[in-house]
Amino acid sequence: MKLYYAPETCSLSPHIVLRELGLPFELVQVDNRTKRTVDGGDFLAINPKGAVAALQLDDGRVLTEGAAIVQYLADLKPEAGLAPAKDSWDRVRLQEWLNFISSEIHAGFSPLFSAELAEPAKTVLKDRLFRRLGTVEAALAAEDYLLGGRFSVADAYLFTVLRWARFFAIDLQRWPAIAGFMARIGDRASVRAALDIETAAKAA
Ligand SMILES: N[C@@H](CCC(=O)N[C@@H](CS)C(=O)NCC(=O)O)C(=O)O
Repeated sequence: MKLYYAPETCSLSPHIVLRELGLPFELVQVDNRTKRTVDGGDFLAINPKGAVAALQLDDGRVLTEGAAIVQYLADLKPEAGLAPAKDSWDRVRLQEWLNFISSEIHAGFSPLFSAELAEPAKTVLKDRLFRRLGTVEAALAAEDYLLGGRFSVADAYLFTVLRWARFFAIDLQRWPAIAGFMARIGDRASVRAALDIETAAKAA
């Protein structure tokens, strides 16, 4: 399998999941501005949407959309317990979180990266995002992980998008349970390994 990724982006989530599962994979770095891979390939030929993450299977099929990719990966090794069993109620809960992270938090941060958007608009968007973080804070005040007592792919995705807070001077200490969650997830071996590799790739 090949994971097309770019450092500091949402592709960190499937990168973490691949390491949690101990599956063999190759990382292919993408320059999101030029849409070329580091070895000069055309990323748009892999994913015409032009966005990471993209997962290419050994038979050539390509899967995009982070929430779909992490579920696909978790189901390759169900015994690792990164996603509840298919068709279970807990699986629907996982999908509920993945969708919330994608549409409310990931998509809540995305416009803040825009240089064209005026500051007052960003303030409105941040207020909305903070309300969503209130929902997450309430969940994590009750349990260590989004699905309760066990790490899942939703935690990898949440950790990934919340790391962007530092780009916008959003201090996560304002939400103590979220701050504790970030420390807990950031301490996992898979996360430290993924971040070390992505940091080195960014600096190169
Ligand atoms: N809906 C996609 C969004 C992916 C996405 O936003 N990717 C960003 C990085 S976090 C990207 O590659 N953006 C480059 C672009 O849109 O040109 C998903 O959830 O996977």
